[in-house]
Amino acid sequence: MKLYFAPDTCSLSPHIVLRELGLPFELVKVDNKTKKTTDGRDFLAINTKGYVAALQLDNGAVLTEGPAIVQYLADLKPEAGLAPPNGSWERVRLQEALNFISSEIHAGMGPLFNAAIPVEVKTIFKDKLVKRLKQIDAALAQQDYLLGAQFSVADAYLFTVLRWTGFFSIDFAQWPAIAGYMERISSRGSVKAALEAEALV
Ligand SMILES: N[C@@H](CCC(=O)N[C@@H](CS)C(=O)NCC(=O)O)C(=O)O
Repeated sequence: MKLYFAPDTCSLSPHIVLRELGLPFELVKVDNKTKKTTDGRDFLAINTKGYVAALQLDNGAVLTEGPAIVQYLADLKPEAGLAPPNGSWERVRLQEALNFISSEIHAGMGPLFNAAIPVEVKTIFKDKLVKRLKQIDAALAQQDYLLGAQFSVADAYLFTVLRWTGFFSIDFAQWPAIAGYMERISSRGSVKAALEAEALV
């Protein structure tokens, strides 16, 4: 398998999951500006959407969309327990969490990165994000991980997007449960290895 990634973007989530699972994979870096891979290929020919993450299977098929990729990976090694079994109530809870992260946090932060959006408009998006962070903090005050007592693919994704809040001067000191969660996830071997491989440490 090949994981097409760009450092410190949402592709860090499947990257962590690949390392958690101990699956063999190759990392291929993408320049999101030029849409070229570091080995000189046209990334748009691999993923017409032009964004990371993209997972290329050994049969050539390309899977995109982070929440789908991490679930596909977790199901390759169900015994690792990174996703509850398909068809179970707990799996639906995982999908609920992945969708929340994707639409409320990941997409919610998009406008904050956009230089063309005026500061007053950004404030509206930032306020909404802060509301969501408070909700996450309240949930994590009750349990160590997003789904309960065990790390899941939702935590790889949440950790990945929460890292970006630093770009917008959002300090987790005001949300101790999130601060503790970030430390807990950062201390995992898979996470350390993924950050190092992406040259983020
Ligand atoms: N819906 C996609 C969004 C992926 C996405 O936003 N990727 C960003 C990095 S976090 C990217 O590569 N942006 C470059 C671009 O859109 O040109 C997913 O959840 O996987």
